[in-house]
Amino acid sequence: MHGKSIGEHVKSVESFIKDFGNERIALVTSGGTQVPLEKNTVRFIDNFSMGTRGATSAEYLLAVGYTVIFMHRESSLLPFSRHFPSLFNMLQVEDGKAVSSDAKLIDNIQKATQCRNRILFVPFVTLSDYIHMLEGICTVLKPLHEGVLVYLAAAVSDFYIKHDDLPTHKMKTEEVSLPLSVVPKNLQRLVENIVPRAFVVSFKLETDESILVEKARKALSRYGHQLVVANMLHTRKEHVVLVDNEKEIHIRLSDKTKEIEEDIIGNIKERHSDLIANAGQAQ
Ligand code: PAZ
Repeated sequence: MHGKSIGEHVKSVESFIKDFGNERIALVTSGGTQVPLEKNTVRFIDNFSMGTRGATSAEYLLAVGYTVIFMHRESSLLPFSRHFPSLFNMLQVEDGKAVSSDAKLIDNIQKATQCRNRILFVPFVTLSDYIHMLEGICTVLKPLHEGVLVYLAAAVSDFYIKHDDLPTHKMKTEEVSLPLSVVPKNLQRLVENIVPRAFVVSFKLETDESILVEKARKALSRYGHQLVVANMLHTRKEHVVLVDNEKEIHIRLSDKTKEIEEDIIGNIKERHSDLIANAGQAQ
């Protein structure tokens, strides 16, 4: 991993939450994972995710009062700056300073500045970084019990090549071999042992609508968490299904000037409030 090690990132989460009281905290995962094809990596397997869902959701979580740990794929989209893919073209030079009078840009810079102390950015690149970092951060969050929302929007690879099966050097075209193994599912361990009192939301992406809800239900019974947000690749910005143990709720975007994440977060915040209230009554 470039820059900080996973241990250092986890330590930064520890100091970020050090003086935490009763605030709600959301751990958001976002973006795709890279799966190396060589030990000295030249090539890798990746996926389509740019982190729009994660970055957008983080903005709405901040807006409804959460503190956010934003665990994101390096160079994927970030809250607030995501609205400006070509920032360079929006600036002019006046008196030796780069300036802009774009109202949307100003608004987003102000929002980002106001939230600065309530969001921590934690970058990852590879599948292995992702797995270890998620476990490390959840371990640090464990003592916050029901105050924690785990929101797993990242598109995590289902396949990888075991370290022992990786060629050391750049794979030669005449020796191409991809001995893929299935990534062991760690969500059950996370839910049962690491953050058993948190509200955990996983995401399920499919391209065949006929299996979407069934797959979400399977995930719920396999991992024992609270909610799956199920979505289809091509309609994910307009339609999601929130699947819990009892029912399914469809969220459809009717107003194209809005973003579906606003409704997703509104709904999840209520469910999280119920979990916190029920835990309070049980004590
Ligand atoms: O990053 P993005 O906004 O382009 O896509 C979001 C998403 C489809 C990756 C997310 O909504 C999701 O479904 N994540 C889980 C994918 C899965 O592992 O099934």
